[in-house]
Amino acid sequence: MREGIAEVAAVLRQAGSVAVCCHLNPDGDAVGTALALRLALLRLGKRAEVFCRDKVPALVAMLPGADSVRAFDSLGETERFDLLCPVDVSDPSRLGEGWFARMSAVCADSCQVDHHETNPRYCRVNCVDGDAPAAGLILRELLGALGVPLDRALAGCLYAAIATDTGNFSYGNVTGETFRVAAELVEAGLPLADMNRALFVVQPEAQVRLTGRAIERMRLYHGGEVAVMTLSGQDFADCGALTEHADTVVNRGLAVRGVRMAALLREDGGRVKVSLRAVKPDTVSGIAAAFGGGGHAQAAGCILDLPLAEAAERIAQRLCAAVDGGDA
Ligand SMILES: [Mn+2]
Repeated sequence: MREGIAEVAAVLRQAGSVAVCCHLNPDGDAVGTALALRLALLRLGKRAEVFCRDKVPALVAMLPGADSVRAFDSLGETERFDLLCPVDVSDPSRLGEGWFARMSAVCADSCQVDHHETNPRYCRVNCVDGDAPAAGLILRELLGALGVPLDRALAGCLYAAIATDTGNFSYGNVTGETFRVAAELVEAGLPLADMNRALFVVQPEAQVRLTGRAIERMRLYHGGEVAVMTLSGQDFADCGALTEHADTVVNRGLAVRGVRMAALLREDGGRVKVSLRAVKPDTVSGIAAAFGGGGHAQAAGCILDLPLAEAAERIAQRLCAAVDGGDA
């Protein structure tokens, strides 16, 4: 059993009410894991609410309970919980400015489930496994410890979590456990083909057009080993796209043969959000950290307070240097 599973299960079992929290701009793993935990807690007869600063993305809006996710600012004056439980939240700041402190003040205790190695173990009870390809995989083990059997609804949530964070079971972090859990989910009634079409095929028109923009703007550096794409606020407006529509666009950079590292820079509220990807054995987490960000070895991100073109130059230089001589 993973370190911390039994301890997290124990505090969850004791709690009568739990505030499950997702990171801002939540992805499939965050929402799927949070909703699976919510279902499990409801099944155990507890009060469970999922909170997130931002809206659930359309990608996972079909999951059971997605419409019950609350904004933090819906928190009532006198609302209290026995337990705060962030899932897939690498750092308290990832809940959104000030929200970890605010939620901690209304929750008697705290525990978390996460899979980012950089996680500073900010809760009282922590289950953090940096080797787990998705928080959803840790949650599946936690359900076992809680004695909650899988069913179709739980399987859908966990599949969305695991399949999205593993690039549909394609990344190097996928293990035998990943497939064993996937097999359990299929056996529990998961509608596999429908889920895969919803998660990996269908996109809003705006997202398809935004991807086209980014590809058009792609510049290659360092003899074609580094790809940098930019999306301006105008690009988003032209395509009618939202920030979440750019989430997987960075991977298009790695689609170019010969590219070892890719970056997508997008204007977002006066700042530039940078997504970085690398092909193993290259890493980008050190570059993200050098700019005050973080993430995984081959998938990381940071935010720059620079004009878009200048930010792109800085990132391109850094990636070229990394291709020459290693990360950071
Ligand atoms: Mn995750």
